[in-house]
Amino acid sequence: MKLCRFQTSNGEIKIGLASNDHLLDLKLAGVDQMAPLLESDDLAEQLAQLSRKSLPRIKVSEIKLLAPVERQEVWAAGVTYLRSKTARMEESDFSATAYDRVYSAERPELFFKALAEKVATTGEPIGIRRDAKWSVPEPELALVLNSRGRVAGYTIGNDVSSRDIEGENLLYLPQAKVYERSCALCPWITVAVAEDEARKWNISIEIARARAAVFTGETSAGRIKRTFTELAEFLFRSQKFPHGAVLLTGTGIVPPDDFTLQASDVVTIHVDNIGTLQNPVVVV
Ligand code: DO4
Ligand code: MG
Repeated sequence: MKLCRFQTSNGEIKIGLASNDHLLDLKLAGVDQMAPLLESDDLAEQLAQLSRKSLPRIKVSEIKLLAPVERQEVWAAGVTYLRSKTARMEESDFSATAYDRVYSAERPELFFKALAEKVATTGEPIGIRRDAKWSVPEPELALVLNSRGRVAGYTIGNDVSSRDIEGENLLYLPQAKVYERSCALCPWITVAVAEDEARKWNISIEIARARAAVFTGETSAGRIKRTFTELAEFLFRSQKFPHGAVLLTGTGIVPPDDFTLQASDVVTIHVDNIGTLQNPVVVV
């Protein structure tokens, strides 16, 4: 079951439930926000009931899909795959020990990524910094957490990053990670899936330049070292998210060290059972 936020031609923002190749417009059923729905302990049953109602059916081609966040902050976990740890240690002598340690430490690396209003969704540009020389996409499974820190659903995130800035000094991490258009989320949230099932999903990426693939890669969410509940529990320690939060779970796909994103590249990320997040690249 998949939920989304969408905008109609008259500018109204609504919540949709995917039904075959259509959307059910949940407004007439009294659902006009995503976050309260995600609070339900029995979301699957609630959505099954909604799908049996006679609600307006809308063609996806007739609406604009929006980023699946209202007031949720977006956070990200780092160095959760062995591939990510190795890549970071190679990128920086200076910070190698920190990456090595955090991979096996009890406490994960968690960092703030974006406010809801700054998140790009599919079709919208993602940014590479004009003062960076080495920029990469980071395709990540994203946990959609409700206000109690429960995993209510999953979406796809792109934690676009400047590896040269991050590698120069760990204290530059916020500048390498948090800037204009550095965060994209897929419009679809897949709900009512247990962690064991979600860990079987493949994550793949293609980066195209002048319509030809210049990098492809894939991994499985099952390679994430930590459990989703563990990551969520650390995020919610001594911290409240009354509107819920989205937590990117880290990247397991790293392009070769001589690769950097360029303006007009197109990054396409696919995750099984969620969908596709595709964004052109602009310099910001
Ligand atoms: O500190 C580096 C961040 C690592 C990261 O974003 C990732 O592993 O996905
Ligand atoms: Mg990342």
